[in-house]
Amino acid sequence: MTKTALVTGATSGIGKAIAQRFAKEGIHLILCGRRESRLQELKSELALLTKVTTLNFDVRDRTLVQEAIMGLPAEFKTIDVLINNAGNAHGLDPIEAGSLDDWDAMLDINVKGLLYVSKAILPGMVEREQGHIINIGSTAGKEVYPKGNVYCASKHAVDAINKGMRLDLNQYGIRVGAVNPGLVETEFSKVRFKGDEHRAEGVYQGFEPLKAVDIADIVYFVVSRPYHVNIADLVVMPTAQASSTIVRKKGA
Ligand code: NDP
Ligand code: 8X3
Repeated sequence: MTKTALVTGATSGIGKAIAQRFAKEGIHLILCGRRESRLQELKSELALLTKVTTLNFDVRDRTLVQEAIMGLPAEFKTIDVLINNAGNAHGLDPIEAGSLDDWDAMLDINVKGLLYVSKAILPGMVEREQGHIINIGSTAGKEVYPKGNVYCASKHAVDAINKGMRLDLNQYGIRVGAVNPGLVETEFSKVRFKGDEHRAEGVYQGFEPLKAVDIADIVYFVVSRPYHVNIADLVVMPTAQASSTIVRKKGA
């Protein structure tokens, strides 16, 4: 049976790579993000491989999230797989110097946004007693690193929500799991450092980071297991990384 997947944060990085991987497998796609031109560009690319539609919303806007998902065309209304991926870090500051706007952004997007999207999609999964939710967490949801404070808190919240969803949705036969990457080279650090490309590039220098496609391959593996198999919680790091703070860098 052909599946339909909704991917948040499909305009860049991990979400885009997941969409591209799923398209190769013929999974129908609902691509979500705020940058409309990128959504349309990706739609044109992937429509050659599978059925694609797009939804443009900011995950922080609960009304827009609900309206967008409720307004999906009939052929995309049955969502089998939800990839809760949209999110970013904003800033890297010691707690006493953190920006309130950065804190709001991380908690509103990474935590509340994930909840708003899930809330809109869950009723259909509950009714059908079928569905698969994959939450993109992070190693930052498993440990806390210096200056990571609120970003780590947001990803610890994703870890807790992942566990809570699995407990509560067990009675409906819905699969819930998290994929928690370490350092992946995407636009993540560019966003964290507010467009400072030089600083962002520095994060991934001296070692081989994960690529978005590495995570996409894993996510496809997770969704393509037989239905009785649920990969509940998976952590993946570059070989050079042992923890959030221990990374084997050349010349270091
Ligand atoms: P990118 O910056 O490349 O992608 C982030 C995506 O999230 C974009 O598509 C962006 O789309 C979307 N997004 C951000 N804010 C919003 C918003 N308010 N509303 C809707 N969509 C939004 O980063 P990554 O691909 O690396 O990040 C994806 C996920 O992976 C995040 O949850 C991140 O925390 C997690 N992660 C990343 C790691 C890394 O090292 N890169 C490691 C571990 C986890 P748009 O701007 O168009 O809305
Ligand atoms: C992204 C990984 O270590 O930059 O979640 O926080 S890290």
